[in-house]
This record gives sequence, C-alpha cells and structure tokens, in this order.
Amino acid sequence: MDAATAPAAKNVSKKAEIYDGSANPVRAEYYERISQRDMTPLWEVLKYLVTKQPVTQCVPAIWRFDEVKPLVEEAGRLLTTEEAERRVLVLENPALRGQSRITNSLYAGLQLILPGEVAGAHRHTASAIRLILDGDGAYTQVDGEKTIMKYGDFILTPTWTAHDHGNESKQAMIWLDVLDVPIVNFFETAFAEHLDSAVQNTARVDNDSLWRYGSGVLPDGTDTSMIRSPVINYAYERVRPILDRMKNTGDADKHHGHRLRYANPFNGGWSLPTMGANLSLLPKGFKGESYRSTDSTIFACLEGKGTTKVDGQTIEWGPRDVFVVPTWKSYAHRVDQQAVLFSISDRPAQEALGLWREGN
Ligand code: 1HN
Repeated sequence: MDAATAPAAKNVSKKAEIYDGSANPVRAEYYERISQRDMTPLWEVLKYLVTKQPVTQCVPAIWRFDEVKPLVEEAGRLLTTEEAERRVLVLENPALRGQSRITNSLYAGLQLILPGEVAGAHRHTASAIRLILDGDGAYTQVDGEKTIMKYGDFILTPTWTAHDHGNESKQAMIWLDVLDVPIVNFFETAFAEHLDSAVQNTARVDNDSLWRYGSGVLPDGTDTSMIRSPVINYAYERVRPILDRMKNTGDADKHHGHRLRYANPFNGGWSLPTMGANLSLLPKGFKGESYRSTDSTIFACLEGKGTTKVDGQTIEWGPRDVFVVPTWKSYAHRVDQQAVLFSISDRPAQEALGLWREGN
C-alpha cells in the first residue's frame, strides 16, 4: 500500500466494524477500491443517516447551584477577567465531554464577575442569552445600551452586537450564559473581534429598549424588520407578575403549567432566531403530563423546587439549579409547592427549518 492510499484504507478499516466486510470479502474489496476515490456505499450507512426517531448522545443532567457555586467562586481567586476574557465554567453534558456543549446544539456556562471587574467589549456571530442567577447590580452593555442585571433577568446579546460586562456593585454576580456556538460552528460561520476600548461608550441606559419596545407602542420610524427582538433585558420584575396574572385567570397547561414566551415585540416571534426561551409557573401540587419535543431543552429553576421525570430517571431541582432534557425524551414536571422554571432551546431554529415536532 502506498502512502497516498493509506489514509483511505485506514478509513475503511475504521468503518469495518460497521460494514462487516469480513462477512463478504468481495464487497469488502470493492469498498476498499471506492474508498480510494473518496466514496462510500450508502447502503452500509443509511440506517445511521436516516433514523426512525431522533438519536442523541446528550443525556439528562443537572448542575446543582449549591454544589457548583463554590467552584465558580474559586475561579475568581485563580484568575482575573483580564486573563480569562470571560471567567466561565462551561456546563458540559456528561455524554459530550470535551465538546463545550450542554446539548448537541447549545453551549452553556456559569459566568462570574467580581466587584470592580470589567469583561472587555467584543462581538461575535454567536448569539448569547444570560439568565441572572446570583448577585445583584452588575451591568452589561449591548450595542451601547447599558442595563443593570438583577435576579431572574433574561438578557439578549444577539448576533454581532458589541457587548461588555462590569460589576460596580459590592457583590459577586453569577449568571447562566447560553450561546448558539455549536450551531454557528456547524455552519462554519464564526467571526469575532475585539472592540478598540474595553468598555464601549454608553449611548442608552435604564433598560431603554424595554421601555421603548416593551409597552405595546412603537416609536415612529422604528425598523420592525429585525429577525430578533430589540429588547435587551426582559427584566424579571416586569415579566414575573405576568405569570401571576396567568395563574389567576386561566388554567395551567397540562404539560407546561402557566407558561409564557420571551417574544420579539415587532412580530410576536421568538426573541432570537436560533434560541427560544420560556418562563413557566408550576402551581402548587402540579403534576405535569408527559411531554416530548425535538428541541433538547435547558431548564433553570428560579423559584421553588420540584422534580422532572425523564427517561426513567427523576431529577430533583431547586433554586438556581440548571438541568437538561435531551431531544425526544418524554418528561414530566411535578411540584408540591409553586415553582418557576425558565427554559431555553434551539426551537426557533428547528421551526425555521421545518423540523420541530412535539408529542407525548
Ligand atoms: C461570550 O462572549 C461570553 O460575552 C460568555 O459574556 C461566554 C462563550 C463562548 C463564546 C463567547 C460573554 C461565551 C462567549
């Protein structure tokens, strides 16, 4: 075998387990020859390409805040935000270790910013959301809009928007980052750049975008064609009371409880084209019926505690815990006392491609 054919042959031997060429030496020899022309027999791989049901490596998993918080805090003593750029512990799905992802399509991490620190301004094609889990009063700036972050706030950093964070408060702050990095990298569309100054100029303050676009009016001249929400911070103090209104006036959905969607106020669609988020109130004594959908979902508990049964296993969660349910695994939530669950997934991307499905 000469050097030029060696890699191809190696490839075949790697696939030998799949192809079982030993059972049919004539075919095995044929596979070897087509492999040298960078071809492979579809009939040997079709069943892996087109499956009857979604197949995933992703497994159910939970990160309990009480257990991981001290480890996140320890990173604060090990390195500065300057050294780290972003001081984050990546939440890796236990079955996807080494791939910096919590589901096949989404990245998640817990970010720490200490009093007096700045995380410098940059932008990239990946979109981010942040869900504030601990601390009060650090800020983020997104394309010139500065917003103070508080518990439960849902913050957008849409594709290519400049963003920097800083903590002028007296407390450490920890939040959950979720990014569509695996999607951007699947399409091989990643770009990134640093801004000239670490802290961008502040042009707008005080949740300006929420005030402008989150009250059922649109200022004249607003360009409403954006495929993502103009709102940067969906403040928990504005959103949370809506769940109580829903609870007081309507029935809980049998799967999701009283659930709302973080929407793009221009068109009612999802807040970002790649990632969609919900907030759900599970009323006292809620026993959810089994549900599944094709979007592997990341949950974070904001209030109360409960359990989620998924794939024969019971996940017990409490405040600030983050857990994940893989694609097409049936799950059901249960609570004794009232709880509030945030969730996020790649559902908007799946819907845009005509792929999303749900069932029981
Ligand atoms: C990023 O820009 C941030 O800006 C956090 O806070 C986590 C993970 C991957 C890529 C970019 C941030 C990130 C990230």
